[in-house]
Amino acid sequence: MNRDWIATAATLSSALPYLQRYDDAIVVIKLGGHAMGSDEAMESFARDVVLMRQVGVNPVIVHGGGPMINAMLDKLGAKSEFVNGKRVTDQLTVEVVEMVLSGLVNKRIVQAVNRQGGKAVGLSGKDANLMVCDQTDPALGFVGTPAEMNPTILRDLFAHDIIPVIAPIGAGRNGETFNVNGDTAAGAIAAGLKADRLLLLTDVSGVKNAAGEVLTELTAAQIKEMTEEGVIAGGMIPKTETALDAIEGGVRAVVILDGRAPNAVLLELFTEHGAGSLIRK
Ligand code: X2W
Repeated sequence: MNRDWIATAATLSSALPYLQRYDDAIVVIKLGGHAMGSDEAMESFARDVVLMRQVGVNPVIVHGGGPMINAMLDKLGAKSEFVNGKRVTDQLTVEVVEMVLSGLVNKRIVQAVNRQGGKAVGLSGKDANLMVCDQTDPALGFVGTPAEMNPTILRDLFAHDIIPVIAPIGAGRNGETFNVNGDTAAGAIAAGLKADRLLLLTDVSGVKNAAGEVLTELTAAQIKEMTEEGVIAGGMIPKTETALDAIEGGVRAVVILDGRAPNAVLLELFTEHGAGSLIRK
């Protein structure tokens, strides 16, 4: 018999304890704009998510799309700047952000999942008032901080075998539209659902120690210590802050991993090896 088939059967067999562990689990996956890459990478990601659903997991995709927003703002000749990782968002910018995220990016992911045989439905924080936001800081304009989560709609979708795909747009209490950082939105949605896992797919392999080695398991206390020491710095800070907030909000564990690695999500959930850095209380 072909050795590859034997290996495939062995792999499936060894996945049983993990399949049992994650049966009916809620797993929120943040797919950042930088992790979206090629159509092939999107297809492979979508396939993994459909497989998760097929084996009894309730996956929720929360996406970003920063690079796609930049490209559209460029085409319109509009300038954009970031303060502490958040885009200063005026009226024109928030309109572009909503069009790009809820329109182009959201539907690209929905279609990719559906092409793999899943049933994906796209939403934003406005749908069923899923994510109601307050203004983060008047200096940032229409940037929102999640203030009230209404995740019942997501549970209704799970019950119908539907995979929710969520754009990080928030509903304002006075009819405003808010631009929410994708990681922040994913953390708030995961906390609202008391998810079993929040997977933050990025373009780095995980949280590194001072020697540059990826740490496979960390506690919230270690993260705080490493941040004070300056070992965790730069672009990793918003990710680890999201992780700490999510854990504080009732998420069981958060994993920061490289979304560009083939089958990253399956490797993390269904093998002994795991992937990236797992953070828990
Ligand atoms: C982000 C939303 C998109 C995002 C932005 O405008 O770029 C804020 O900065 P990534 O691909 O996950 O970075 N919002 C407030 O977070 O995209």
